[in-house]
This record gives sequence, structure tokens and C-alpha cells, in this order.
Amino acid sequence: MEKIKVGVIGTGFIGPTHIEAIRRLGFVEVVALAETSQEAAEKKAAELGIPKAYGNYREMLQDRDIHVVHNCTPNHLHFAINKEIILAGKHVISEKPLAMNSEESAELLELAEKHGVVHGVNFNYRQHASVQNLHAMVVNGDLGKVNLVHGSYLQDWLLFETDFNWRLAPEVGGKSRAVADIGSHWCDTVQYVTGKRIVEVFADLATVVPVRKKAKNTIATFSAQNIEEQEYEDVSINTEDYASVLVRFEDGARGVFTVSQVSAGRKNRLSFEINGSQSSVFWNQEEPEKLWIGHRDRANEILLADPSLFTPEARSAIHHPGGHNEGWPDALKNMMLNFYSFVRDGKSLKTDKPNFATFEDGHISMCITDAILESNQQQKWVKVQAGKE
Ligand code: SOE
Repeated sequence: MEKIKVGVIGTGFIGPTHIEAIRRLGFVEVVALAETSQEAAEKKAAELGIPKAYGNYREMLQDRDIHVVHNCTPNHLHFAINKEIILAGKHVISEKPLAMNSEESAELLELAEKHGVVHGVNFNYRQHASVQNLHAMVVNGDLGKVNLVHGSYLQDWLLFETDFNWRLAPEVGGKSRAVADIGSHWCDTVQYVTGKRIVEVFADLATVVPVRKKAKNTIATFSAQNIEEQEYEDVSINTEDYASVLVRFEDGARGVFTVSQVSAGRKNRLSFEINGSQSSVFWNQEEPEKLWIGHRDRANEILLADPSLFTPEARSAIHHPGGHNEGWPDALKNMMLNFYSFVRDGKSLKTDKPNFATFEDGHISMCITDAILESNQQQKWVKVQAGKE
């Protein structure tokens, strides 16, 4: 069978991780990449072993060999480029946030549905085998009624004042930073696990580091730098690096989460606990193979990820026996596997249920972010308006 051919726009931190995940599938091939100049594109294509390099993504969108395009560009380009990908008739996987606000994400969802393309958003954390298992446990009633959902998503890559990155500038990263960047993952993951939508929020946002030293040369996300060798300029920061948000779910369940990108020692710690009427569960992305299950009337358990111990629904998300740990790259591989199997099998989002986050989830996420920003500004509860208006 002919492989599904793919083009990737943007090859900073995240683009190459998509490419690696796709390469593990076998039935999909990355044939092209696009960068901001021909020189940059050729350099990256040589590094990553990709046959075609485009200095202009619009030319890549005209390449008739390409069936699917990944949008791995900075946030402010997501909306416009996603639109062009859809209008070029290609299936699309976009990085989150889907757009800069919920009006734009609503427009994208409508356009993608109208053109009948398969659309995905890279909410990769729901693809961890343990998270899939948790989802099945909730559906099977193992926890009883879900009452409380609480947790955090903590990182430290913006702790020092010399940590600077395009995500900090509202015109490039968006008017929300930590909430849109990582709060979006937390909300998507817990909504997926519980099957409940967040419908109301009360938020407190802060900028812990209000002035940063911006290096004259560009620094990529998560990259280390030699501080002595840099020249800096002072830049005032007005996007949040911290937020705590009270949330209410559609059935009245309550929750709260904290996001921070200034928490020393926490690298990529998305964690949550769910308290049900029968038992509790806790999961932490930095130790993804461990699932804590808490009981009132017997000893608590640690369930190590293993195909023979997981629910039948979650088994397809785990590829090795217990102890052969699977983590972040494997969850991303699952995202790609589910998306590309859907495309390969000729399925349609009009009639078939996807096992990956779509533009609808991306739009819901934008609506939550908008409500959080409004709540922080007005210091009151704000309802999440998640219609397609
Ligand atoms: C930076 O905070 C970042 O790369 C996010 O943009 C990703 O979505 C997250 O998965 C890891 O951290």
C-alpha cells in the first residue's frame, strides 16, 4: 500500500518530535518540510533527512503528493496557516493553541467541517496508556461518581529572568501564556478522562517575573544557554507565568488547577487527582507508568502500566510489557497512530468517532482560555461559552 505523504510546517522544538513519531508508524512518510527561508528549510531537511525543502509553506501546500500537513509554527500563525491548509484540501494536525481566541477557533472548526478534512490538535497527554486506562476506569464506574478533580502543570524553563522565548510576547505567543500553553493540556486531559466539560471558571493569574532579559540572539524552547556569552535587553512581560483556576464541571463536580512555568525542579509535571465516590486516582506525567489508586477501606495500590493489567480499552495504547517504560514520545506516537489510522481507513469525522483530539477539542480549549482571562480580569466566576458561534 502507498504510504500517506506528509508535509510539516515549522521545525523548532515540536516539529521534529512530530516527524520522529510519524516515522515509527511505518505507513506514513514525511516527504517535505517548510521553514521561514529556503536556506533554513534546506538545512533542516538535511539534518532530519527529509527529501523536499520549501522556503515558503504556500508552495508546499500546492504539492499534490502531500495528503496531510502539520502546523508546528508559533501560536500567532496557527489560525491563518490552518485555514490555508484546509482550503488547500489537506488533512491537518495543528499544534495547540488552535488559534489566538475562540472566535478564530470557531471559524476554523466550521471551515474544517465544511471541507470534510480530518482535523486533529496535538493534545498528546490524553494518549498516554495510563491516561487511556484511567478514562476506561471512569467509564466502567471503578471510581464511582467523580466528585473532585484537582492538580497542576508545573515547569521551570522560564524561572530565571534571562529565560526568554517567543512565547512571552503576546503578539506571537498570544495574550495568555501559561494557561494557553500548558493549562490547555491539563484541561483537555482531565476533560478526556472524566468525560465532563469544564463549564465555569474563577481565575487568579500572575506574572512572577515581570521584567526579563532578552538575549539578542534567538533561544529555542527548553534550550540551555551560556549566560556569560549573551548580550541582553530588558523587556517588560505582561503575559502570565502562573495561574490558579477554580473550575466547575457540567455535572456539578468541582476542581482546581495551578499552572506555572517558574517552579524550580518541575520539568514537565502535568498531574491530577480524581476523587470519586468509591475510590481515587492520581497520575503524574513525569512518572507516566505509575497509576496510584486510593481506597477508603483497603490498602491503596500502585498499578504499573502493563498490557495484561490494563483494561481492554486501554491495551492498544501500550506497546510493551510492564517495566519497559513508555513515556512522552510514545504518547505522541499514539496520537499519530490514531490520527493516521483514521485517515488510512478512509474514516470521516462526520460519521466516525476519533480517538484523538480534533479542532472541536481545540475550540473548546480556546473557550476555556478566553473564560479564564475574562475571569482574572473581572475577578468573578465566568461561564465557558463553547458554542460554535
Ligand atoms: C512548553 O511549555 C511546552 O513545549 C508546551 O508548548 C508543550 O505543549 C508541552 O507539551 C511541553 O511544554
